[in-house]
Amino acid sequence: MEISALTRSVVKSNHAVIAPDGYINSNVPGWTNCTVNVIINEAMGAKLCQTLVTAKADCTLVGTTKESQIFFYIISGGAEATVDGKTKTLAIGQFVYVPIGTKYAFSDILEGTQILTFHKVYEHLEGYSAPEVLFGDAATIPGPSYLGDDALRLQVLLPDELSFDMAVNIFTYDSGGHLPMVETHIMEHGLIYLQGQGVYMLDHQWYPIKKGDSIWMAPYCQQWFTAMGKEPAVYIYYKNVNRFPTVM
Ligand code: UGY
Ligand code: MN
Repeated sequence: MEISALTRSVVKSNHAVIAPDGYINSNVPGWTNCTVNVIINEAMGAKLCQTLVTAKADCTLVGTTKESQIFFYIISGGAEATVDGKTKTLAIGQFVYVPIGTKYAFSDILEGTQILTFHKVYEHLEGYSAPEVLFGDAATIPGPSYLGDDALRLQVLLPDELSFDMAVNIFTYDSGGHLPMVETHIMEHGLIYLQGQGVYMLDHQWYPIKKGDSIWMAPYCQQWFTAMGKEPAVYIYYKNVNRFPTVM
């Protein structure tokens, strides 16, 4: 018998593991006929927001970004996206980056479609304009080996340019592959597993993780992962980048 008092989810001051079993839906103005799970946001202590939208029949997502840019990624299903007057049909693995102050509308969303969003308040950089709308497809983005280890592949979905203050990457680990060291860094992460399973170490605590789980890592939350099981483990993650590290 399953015991409903058990979960793998944890929420700590410098990290969280959110498994789908604890989801409670939110209503987001402009996002209709869907369930929205706000997985990470500032109420946790984070400086990003990560949501998962699951479409019902006749779902539409309509809005205008303000100070926050939004990255939309199709995890499953498909939709039509119109951003700043440009329309594209998005299938699994395709995405659109919506800059600040920009109108967006998703329509013709197949029932059951899952859309991941990452939101970040944009930090202007003197001498650079804010990025423009960007449509992309993970399937066309190369995945070179990470730090010389062929068991790890890293795809960088957004341009490596100073105008961007956020990165979104897809990290693929063959079974048995692992991060080459315990990372200790200022950048924050939000992520969701697209495939597979493994064990994550966060702040010296060990968590079994699988497809559908999300993780928040605050700055300096120590992190390490190894993949296990019969297929590669894959997660898509957010990282803040390219800005001056201190107000001092
Ligand atoms: O980009 C990163 O910091 C990445 N290697 N971190 C991670 O996957 N936890
Ligand atoms: Mn990291």
